[in-house]
Amino acid sequence: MSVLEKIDSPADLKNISNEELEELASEIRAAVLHKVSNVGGHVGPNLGVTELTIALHKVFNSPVDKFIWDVSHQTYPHKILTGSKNGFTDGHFHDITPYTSQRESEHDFFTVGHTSTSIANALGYAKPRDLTKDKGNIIAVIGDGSISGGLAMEALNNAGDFQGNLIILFNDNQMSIAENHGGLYRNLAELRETNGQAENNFFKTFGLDYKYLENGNDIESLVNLFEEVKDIDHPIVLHIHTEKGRGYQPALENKGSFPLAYAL
Ligand SMILES: Cc1ncc(C[n+]2csc(CCOP(=O)(O)OP(=O)(O)O)c2C)c(N)n1
Repeated sequence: MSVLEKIDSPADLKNISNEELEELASEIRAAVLHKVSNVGGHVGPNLGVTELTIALHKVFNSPVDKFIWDVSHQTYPHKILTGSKNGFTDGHFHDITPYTSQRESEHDFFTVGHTSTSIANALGYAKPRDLTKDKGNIIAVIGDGSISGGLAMEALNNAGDFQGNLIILFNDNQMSIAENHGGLYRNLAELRETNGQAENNFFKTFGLDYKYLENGNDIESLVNLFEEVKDIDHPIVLHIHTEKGRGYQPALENKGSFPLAYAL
């Protein structure tokens, strides 16, 4: 029996050993590649967040803890772990949409394809949670290509004033659809080069707490980081360095050509 066969919802991940989680990452990548090579879809972004998604679902308790994905074209691993894995098998590819969808899953909170929305949307869940004294971590997942959008800037500004739990998972794979351009990206490079220690830190200028993880494709490091910040009482940015296209050589060699694959 494969590890994936044992997982119908995130709760099933709780009893899976670390070794099996590595195996699960390979199985998820195989499922993503199987689907996109048959009917097209997003490739590199999904391969890059496979470990990150497994670790999120291992540590947090979705849907009480809420993952708010930016763009949401990087949610195939999330969909596989949250009840839609059948949509990656022959004959069922079109049973599901390629983005998050509240109609498809209780683990999804928005139907979204626009970039730069997730931090604002996450604040829209975090504020009423606190007003109604409800529980749960709110986690925005946003990429480096999307962080420079105006809406993301506005939301970072608001987050800097927010008093409660908010985790901004900044997935830095050093690529937008194509390469990134603009002054912000010099500071992000400086942060990567100094293991997050550079004095000049874009996120801290908003008053946000900050942690850096260099190997964002290592499940154990991700699990440890998420356990450290689970139930945190203030906003924090987790700057996580991942590899777009991880595990599939053509996507690694041609990052710009593999945001999408087209149906054969
Ligand atoms: C408002 C808006 N502008 C542009 C796009 C086109 N677009 C789709 S994804 C993306 C950026 C993707 O980069 P990143 O956020 O780093 O995610 P990755 O694909 O690298 O995981 C862009 C600009 C969009 N979807 N919405």
